[in-house]
Amino acid sequence: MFDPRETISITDDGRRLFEKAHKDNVETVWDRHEAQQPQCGFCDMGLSCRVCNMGPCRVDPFGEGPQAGVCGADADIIVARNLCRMIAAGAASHSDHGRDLVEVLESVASGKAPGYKIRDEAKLRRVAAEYGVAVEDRDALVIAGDLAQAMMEDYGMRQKKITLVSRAPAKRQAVWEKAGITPRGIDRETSEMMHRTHMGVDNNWVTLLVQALRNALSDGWGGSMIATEVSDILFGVPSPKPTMVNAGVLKKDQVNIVVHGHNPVVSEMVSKACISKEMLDLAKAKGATGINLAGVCCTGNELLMRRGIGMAGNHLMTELILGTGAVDMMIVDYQCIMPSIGKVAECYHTKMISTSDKAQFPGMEHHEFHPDNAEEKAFDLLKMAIENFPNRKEVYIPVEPQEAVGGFSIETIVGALGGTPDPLIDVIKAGKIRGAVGIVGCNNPKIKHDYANVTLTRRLIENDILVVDTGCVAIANAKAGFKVPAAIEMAGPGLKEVCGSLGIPPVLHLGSCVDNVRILMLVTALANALGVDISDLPVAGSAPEWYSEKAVTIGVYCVASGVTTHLGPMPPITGSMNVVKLLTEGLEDVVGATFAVEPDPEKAAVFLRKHIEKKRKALGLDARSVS
Ligand code: BF8
Ligand code: SF4
Repeated sequence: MFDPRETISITDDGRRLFEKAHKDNVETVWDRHEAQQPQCGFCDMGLSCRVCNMGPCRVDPFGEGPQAGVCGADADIIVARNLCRMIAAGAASHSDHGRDLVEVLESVASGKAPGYKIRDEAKLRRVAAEYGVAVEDRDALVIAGDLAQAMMEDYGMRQKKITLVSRAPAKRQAVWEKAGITPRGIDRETSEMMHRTHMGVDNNWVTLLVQALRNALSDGWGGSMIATEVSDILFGVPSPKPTMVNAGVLKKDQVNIVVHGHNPVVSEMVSKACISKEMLDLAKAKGATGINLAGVCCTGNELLMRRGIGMAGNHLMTELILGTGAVDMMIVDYQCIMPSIGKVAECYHTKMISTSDKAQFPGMEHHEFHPDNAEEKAFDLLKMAIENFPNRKEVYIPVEPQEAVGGFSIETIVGALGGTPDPLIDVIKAGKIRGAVGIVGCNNPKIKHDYANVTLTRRLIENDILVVDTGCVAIANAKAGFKVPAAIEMAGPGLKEVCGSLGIPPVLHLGSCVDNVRILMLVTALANALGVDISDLPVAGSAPEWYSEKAVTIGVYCVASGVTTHLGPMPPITGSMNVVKLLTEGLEDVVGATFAVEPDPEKAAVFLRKHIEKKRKALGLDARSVS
């Protein structure tokens, strides 16, 4: 029997709002996942191809049916091509998000973006200097204009390598040079990946995958890194601040606005409008006691990191929170926004608004935001949301919110350590902290909501492994109570002592998915302080409940950067044991790291602990045996 309380989520708000959705006859992601069973076995193994119109084709995994597509592509080629196209799509998504921020930076520089400004001039000057832009005695806006131009060059084909690659440890850059995977241009690598996977171009599954590494690096050390750096320049470098999480952040007596998506450009303007006196007065005139801005997914993470706004939920909660009947408006930008949510909202009073010229959805009103009109638009939308407050019907907010602390940028972590990563190195050397794992990524209805994310985190901190997280995992772990200083009680003795003395939780919220680059910068700082490569460090990555193409790209740039990475769900590659072996074994010789796939978080925790102890031993540090 399908028992939702047992199967859909480990969270209280998830289970209760799922029941509410069913009571309201609302179809959810879990229902549609059920309806899709059994999902196509060929696709699941990566063995189907629809790259060209001689197909679609599929290769029989049992060796009885066809072993090649119409063009002659075999299982290895088809599996590799499919994976490469996932990676290209993921890189394109993050990097296009970065491009949008560069365009805002350029508009600010040329005075065409009222409402936006340079919030962190020191960071602007630091990043501009890395790009070779003159910073001495020059006005911030002039520097910003030059930096925007220099970043745009990184997107094209005029560079030998993209600029921020130079941030990586020298040993890592040498690895990339040797393997021929130093990314040259952000758009260039994605474009070349799409070219190579066209019918009749690259039909060597190895060289295809090598280009995929380069493509992913163009995201991690390019597009995503630009997205994070420019967001910090425009909206401020995050610093730790208290917040609240889960559906309980919605307030019965206030106008609730939820922002969803990834890019902070729109939501920052909305957050500004929410604190205006004019809007607060209007809300009061409509019978509300205030205006409450909350987030879901990564747009929410961006605002949580910089403004401390509450987080109503992660990916699998985005439909369910509408069932509270308390969301007066949901404003979306792009990525991970299920096309179903407009339809879900029809059952309630929620106004659904799309804002990006590149992302429209059924059942949403489209109000396009551009740098020149964003401030004005934010006020218009807020007025609409407030006007909608009296239209509420039944309101059901089933839980109390959970406290959390977010906003750990590398600048603040290193600052808290006294300006260098050395104190962190010292406690790792002393074995109080065994190592660190970045747990990142999504929810996926194939896995009980938040179960793998939270279980893995719990097991790692219990064993003195510091966890840093981003994306939907960061929200899962905040809901689970790992992000209050008192959470050190759940940590092992060494981690408890270190975090206790610093007054920080054992799980640090580093931001949204583009902010995985903060993890790259953290491991770079550690590697440089120890004089080793990233692949020598007692660190690892994990995406226990990943679903998106972006998550695949993140995993690939982590591995290519030397961070061995665990995946919960198996990617669609089992149709080619050659591809599986290259990713899980062969990459060790090329980049010093590999993937590991393990859906069970208990087993994954053992694997990651063993990995960390192995790296400690190789560094000459004390190593524990793990069983
Ligand atoms: O970029 S973690 S479900 S919201 S893809 Fe999406 Fe995955 Fe969430 Fe953020 Ni990232
Ligand atoms: Fe079939 Fe080859 Fe075309 Fe793919 S590229 S659809 S395998 S003919």
